[in-house]
Amino acid sequence: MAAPVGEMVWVPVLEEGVFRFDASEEARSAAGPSLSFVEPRRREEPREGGDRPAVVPACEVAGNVQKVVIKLPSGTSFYGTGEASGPLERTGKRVFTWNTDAWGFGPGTTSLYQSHPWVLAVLPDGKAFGVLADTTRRCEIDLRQECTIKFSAPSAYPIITFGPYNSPAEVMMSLSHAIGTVAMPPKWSLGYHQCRWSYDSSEKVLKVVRTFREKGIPCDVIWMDIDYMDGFRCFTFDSNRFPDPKSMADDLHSIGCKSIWMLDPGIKKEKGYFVYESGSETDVWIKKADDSPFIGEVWPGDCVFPDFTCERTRTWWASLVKDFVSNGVDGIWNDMNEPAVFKTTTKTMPESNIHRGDADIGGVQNHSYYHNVYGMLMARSTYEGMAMSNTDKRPFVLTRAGFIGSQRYAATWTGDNLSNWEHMHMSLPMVLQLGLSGQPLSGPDIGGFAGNATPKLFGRWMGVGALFPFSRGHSETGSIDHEPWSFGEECEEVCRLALLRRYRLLPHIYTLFYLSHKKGAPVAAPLFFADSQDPELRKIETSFLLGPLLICASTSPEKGAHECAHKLPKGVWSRFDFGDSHPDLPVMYLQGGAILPVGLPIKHVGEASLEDDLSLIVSLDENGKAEGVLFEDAGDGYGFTQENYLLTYYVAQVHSSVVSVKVLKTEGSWNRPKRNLNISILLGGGAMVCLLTCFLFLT
Ligand code: NBV
Repeated sequence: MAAPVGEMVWVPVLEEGVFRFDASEEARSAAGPSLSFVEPRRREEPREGGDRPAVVPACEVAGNVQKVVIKLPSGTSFYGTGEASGPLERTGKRVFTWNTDAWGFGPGTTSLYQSHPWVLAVLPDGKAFGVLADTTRRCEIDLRQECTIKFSAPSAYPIITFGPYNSPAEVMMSLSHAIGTVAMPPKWSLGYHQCRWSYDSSEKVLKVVRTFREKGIPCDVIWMDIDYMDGFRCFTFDSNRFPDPKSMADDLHSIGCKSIWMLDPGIKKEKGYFVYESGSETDVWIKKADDSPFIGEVWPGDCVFPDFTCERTRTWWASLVKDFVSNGVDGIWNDMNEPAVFKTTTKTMPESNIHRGDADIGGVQNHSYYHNVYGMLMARSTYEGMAMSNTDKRPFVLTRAGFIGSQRYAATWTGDNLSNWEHMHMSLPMVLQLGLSGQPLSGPDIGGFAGNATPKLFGRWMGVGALFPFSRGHSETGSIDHEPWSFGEECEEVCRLALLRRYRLLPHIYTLFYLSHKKGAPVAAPLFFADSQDPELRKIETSFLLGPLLICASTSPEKGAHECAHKLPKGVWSRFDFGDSHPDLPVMYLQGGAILPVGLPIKHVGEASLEDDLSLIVSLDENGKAEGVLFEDAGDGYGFTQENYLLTYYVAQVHSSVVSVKVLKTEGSWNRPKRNLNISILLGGGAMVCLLTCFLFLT
């Protein structure tokens, strides 16, 4: 029997402008605990406040299914819906949140590896509004009808609305007060990462990294895919091909390179294998309805799967991770954690499997309840193990599966894409969409995972990929080599230029991550963030903003970025480059009113020193003013939470044809390093003046 469509009951929660809606008072008590909220109790506690919701969703309960409808004014544009392929603007699209191993996905695939039951709506007047359907279950997000958001999922679940606020950035910041912000990444993880399925011996790994160094192409990290393991057994190393991982890691560290190693959830069911034995003793496996451990096939053959919904299991896994890290491991890659299971039509385990979840996250439930959070809980446990192994280092975890809130534990990538122009194009809206869903640290497999890139495609993808928040090249086993030098000299030079550009921009990118970690704004944002009132910006997906830095790419094989007409938001936008302009690199503009901090073209993060020359690129606004910010700290560890950092706000101003640049204010206890400071003033039309004599008042 369907209950009549009615307005949902509401309470104010969290902060001004945020409301929780439920189908009824009974539905409110029946809803499971939040797994998205960083502090789940804050979803349960009504706050004081006289504000009332501007939009009240309507709801209908039909059998076990709760359907929610939110109508917004004509001219509203939709974003979010998490990791989604297809266009940036989501009107006309439908997504089903159901974490899926989606090898070779296309623009119409409706379920990818992660679940974000979340929609960001930009209203006709440029204000913005966010809606979270706070359910872990499979949820249909239907945006096929213009200006209408529909959610549909089994059992009672709350809807949380954010705003309307004045801008989309404010909605994202408010969302972060609910779901948390990105964990502060170690600075090295913002360098370039080179991956391959698989660099399958220590010699090969070292050879690849040495080639980067010999060729002067920047790189900070090399990745070990599944073949480093002994017969795909997690927490083991193949004794022939990786006989001494610690000494390989030492060799890598000596040339400034970190290593990241894969850990999958499928644990080989094999007597005598220490992980299987200790897991069985600790009783950590997901069970079938008949109470026996579920067995599914993955890489090692028959496998059991840790039940990460129990703290007992997470602690067991974390201590394995802690021991594993002592082999010189710098970061961990969680793959296949949807979880993916071979030889099944559903690509995953039966929904009837049983998780013995802790009471505070929902208690004992079948797999359909926890499926979408399995990957996030695995990443959490991996993160906790890394944190235990060294309290002076920031853990780095990359997870394929995730849920809204998983940025607290892990970065992500957009999964098994294809080496073609359509996927290269799609990688831009996918990264932006993840940012608009609370996950700022993401990137695609640059060059494409499956199939063979061409020199043109590879170079072009590297050109833009070097400017994504997470920048990693990766490719499937059996494909041709996909290193920056694998496609001939011309492409190699494009890759070198692209990556040197990223490394020059690292002071700025690192500052953006600090601000994102503190405040919750995306690192890479769509162009409409510069002016959410301009409807013409709302569908643009080949340009994006890194703060005030505008990146305009071309995803068309025939045209370089410099040949495309790029729509600019209103105001002053000054074009510039580092003397590195190339048809395969994006065109860059700096917003009038901004100061961009730029470092040296180093080859890995460890090469930089605080005393290195720093450049400030200044783009004055119509009133001859500009401001910028730079965050500096040790690049790793938690000193920055104890004031051990320097946050500098610079301002520039023209007075009778003289530009003065000064420090407006600073935060943190660090002293200003003694270093050369170069100031460049952008004059428009691509011209730049490097000022040797300018007035500096740097306190
Ligand atoms: O571990 C092998 C691959 C990995 O390279 C890729 O990045 C993951 O998305 N993995 C999937 C399993 C095999 C997929 C065909």
